[in-house]
Amino acid sequence: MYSLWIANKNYSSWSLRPWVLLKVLNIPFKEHQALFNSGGSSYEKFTVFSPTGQVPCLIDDQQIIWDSLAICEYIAEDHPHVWPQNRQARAWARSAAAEMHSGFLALRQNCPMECTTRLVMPEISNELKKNIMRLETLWQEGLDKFGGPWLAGRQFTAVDAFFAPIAFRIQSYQLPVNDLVQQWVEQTLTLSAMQEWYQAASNEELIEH
Ligand SMILES: N[C@@H](CCC(=O)N[C@@H](CS)C(=O)NCC(=O)O)C(=O)O
Repeated sequence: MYSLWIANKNYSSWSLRPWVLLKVLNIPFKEHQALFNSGGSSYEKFTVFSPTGQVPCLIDDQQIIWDSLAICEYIAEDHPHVWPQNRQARAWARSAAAEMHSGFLALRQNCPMECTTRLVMPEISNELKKNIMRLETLWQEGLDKFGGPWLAGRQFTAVDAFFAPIAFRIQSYQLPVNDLVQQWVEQTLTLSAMQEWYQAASNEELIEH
C-alpha cells in the first residue's frame, strides 16, 4: 500500500493535492504526518523520509516519489482514472495542473493556505488580479470544452486536486471570483474528503509565523 507523508493540514497546500486525489478516488494509502517546526525550517525533520526535506512524499515499497506532480503521475500509472480518459481532456488537465504547479505566484504568496483563517484582503494587487482572471479563463475553458461539473469533465481528476488548495484560499481570503469559479469552489469544499481535511486542520495547533 502507498504511504503518503504530509505536513500540517491547516497549511500544507502541496500535501493536500495527492491526499485529496487518493481520498476522492478511493485509492487506499497510509497517511503519515510530520508537523512543521514553528519559526524555522523543517528540513532536518523531513529529510528522514523525503530526499528534498519537503512534503508531500510518497513511498511505495522501496520507491520514493518526492514531488506532488510526480506523485500524481506515479499513482496514475496504477490508476489511469487519475487523469481524464479523453485524450484532449487529459492534455488540457495536465497543462492546467502543470500551470498551477509552476505558476500562480501572486496567489500563492499573497494568500498562503491557512484553511481555518478568515480575512478580507485589504488590497488586491494587479498581479493577484491577473491570477484570478487566469483562473476564470481556465474554468470557462475547461467547463465549456469538457462539460463539467469538474474541470476536465464528469469525474474529479488530478487537475481538480491540483486546484483544491485554491478553494480553501478563496474561502479564507474571500477573493472576488466569478460564479463559475465560485460554484466549483463550493462543490469542492463540500466533498467529504475536503471536509475531513478541514476538520483535521481545525484540530491542529496553530503555528505563529
Ligand atoms: N514542488 C514541491 C513543493 C513542496 C513544498 O514546497 N512543500 C513545503 C510544504 S507545503 C515544504 O515541505 N516545506 C518545508 C519547510 O517548510 O521546511 C511539490 O510539489 O511537492
